[in-house]
Amino acid sequence: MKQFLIRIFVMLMIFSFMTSNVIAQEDHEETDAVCDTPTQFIEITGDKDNKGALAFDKDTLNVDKDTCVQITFTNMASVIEHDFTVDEDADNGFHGVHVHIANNTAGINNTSSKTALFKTPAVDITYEFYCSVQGHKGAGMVGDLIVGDGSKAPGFELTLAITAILAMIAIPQLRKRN
Ligand SMILES: [Cu+2]
Repeated sequence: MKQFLIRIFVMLMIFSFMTSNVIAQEDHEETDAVCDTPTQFIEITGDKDNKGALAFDKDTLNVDKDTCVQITFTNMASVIEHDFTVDEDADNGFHGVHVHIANNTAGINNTSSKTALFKTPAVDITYEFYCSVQGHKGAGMVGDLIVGDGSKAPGFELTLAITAILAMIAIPQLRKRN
């Protein structure tokens, strides 16, 4: 009997823990107010067709450097919460972006959008944007936020230049042989 009661207690504990995690977050956006006059506007949608797809409608977003950008994030899903998240990059003075649309306000066959402003860093860089709802990033809700030329590998242009020089030397040599 005692063991039975312990089992019931443990099951209740697990159940209350699970339900506490299931409660949806309210719509919110967390971006430090680092700019207030947007000059660039981008839009992205989560679960575009409201079919439960864990996907954004875009794989890449392009923004200029050192610019105030307004992002409009739309969650078409009637029952699934989504967000648009870019992590902070303190090294380049970028504060990150987080726009969350809870499922409970989307409504069936309705849409729900939210905008946020953010200042892009002053460097060419590529950040990952993703949905931070558990499991969504792993399922494919991820993409590239390309700032400026987005240069990921600083050595790329140098490699290209060296290859071009080598080709200019090598091609005439090969021609002589023929
Ligand atoms: Cu999501």
